[in-house]
Amino acid sequence: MVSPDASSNPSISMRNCSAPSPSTRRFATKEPAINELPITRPLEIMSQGSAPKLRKTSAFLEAHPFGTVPAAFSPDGKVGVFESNSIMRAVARLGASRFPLYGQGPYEASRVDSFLDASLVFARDAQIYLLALMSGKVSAESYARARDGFVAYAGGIDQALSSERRFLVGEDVTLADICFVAEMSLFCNERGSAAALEQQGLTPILHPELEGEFPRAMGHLARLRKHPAFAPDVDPYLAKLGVP
Ligand SMILES: N[C@@H](CCC(=O)N[C@@H](CS)C(=O)NCC(=O)O)C(=O)O
Repeated sequence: MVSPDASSNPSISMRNCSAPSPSTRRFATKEPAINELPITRPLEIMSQGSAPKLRKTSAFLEAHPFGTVPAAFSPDGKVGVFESNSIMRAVARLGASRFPLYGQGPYEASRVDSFLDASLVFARDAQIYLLALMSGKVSAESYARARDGFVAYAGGIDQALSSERRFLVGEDVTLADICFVAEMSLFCNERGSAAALEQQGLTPILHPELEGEFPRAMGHLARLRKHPAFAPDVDPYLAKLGVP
């Protein structure tokens, strides 16, 4: 799918731990950009007593050496693309003739990469924190790392938007905006754990004063959730989480 003739055969198949970024899909799936193509048994269900257990096959690990999901494949199943940001890049490259999601030219594309890399730094700590919240107990260290990561990320986004920019890179939506919305929306799952946090003497990282602390970053999320490219998926997702 990242081969030179990708545009003549723009497809990629996906396996996920959760739904792929809904916004990426909206930009790139009208043509056969992402199919649910069957890959030859990437995962097998093993029965261990009463609890079924997933086993990653050697074919899966050959394509995906880190064994993580989401996992994307070229149509023939031979090329594995891992890391959700890289999967987004593949989608953008495959659909480049339809919409320049990767920006205009090498400098904008590199600036998009800069935002994706910065997002991943935050995403790593955010994932550990959110999974800990789901398990009902978060360590002081995970909380502090997620809080500091959020402040650094939101601060950078706020700064990037300081000249009243409408989008993070260039004059229209790019992967940088999609990644920002996806990361922030995912982090809003913290809302469901406010009581548990308080029980541990911790205040939620997402608190009402953030709009004053990072007005442009929070405003960007509020605006993009209503943008026609995001609204059908992101707005109901955030509404379900109780984000006003
Ligand atoms: N930074 C990676 C994170 C991938 C990741 O940690 N995925 C988890 C599930 S959401 C995983 O594959 N864990 C190992 C497993 O499920 O076996 C990405 O964005 O793709």
